[in-house]
Amino acid sequence: MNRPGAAYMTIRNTGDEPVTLIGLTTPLAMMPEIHETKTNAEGVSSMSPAGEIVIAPGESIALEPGGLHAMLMRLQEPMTEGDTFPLTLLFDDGGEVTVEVPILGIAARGPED
Ligand SMILES: [Cu+2]
Repeated sequence: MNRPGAAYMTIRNTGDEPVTLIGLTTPLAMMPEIHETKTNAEGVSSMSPAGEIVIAPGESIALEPGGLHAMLMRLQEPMTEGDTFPLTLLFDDGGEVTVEVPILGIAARGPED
């Protein structure tokens, strides 16, 4: 099971303060990371770790194909399209939010990295 999975969701900050997303954890994968896919002027896509993501109060960020996504590396079990799995979002203030994420596809859409 060396193929990474990708997960997509929208994360909304419903609080009054900015929040900073610093990482992910899930029982499904040993190395979940937030990645960002970028397409250069030649139309070649690549992706890299997105680092910390600040979400302003009332704003949301979309993890979606072609942009930010949760890259699930070193899967512990197969991902089955249509299933869901728990994904915990880690914030810099120590806060955690666990969401159930639907599995939409098993392969990254960009080049493997
Ligand atoms: Cu990725």
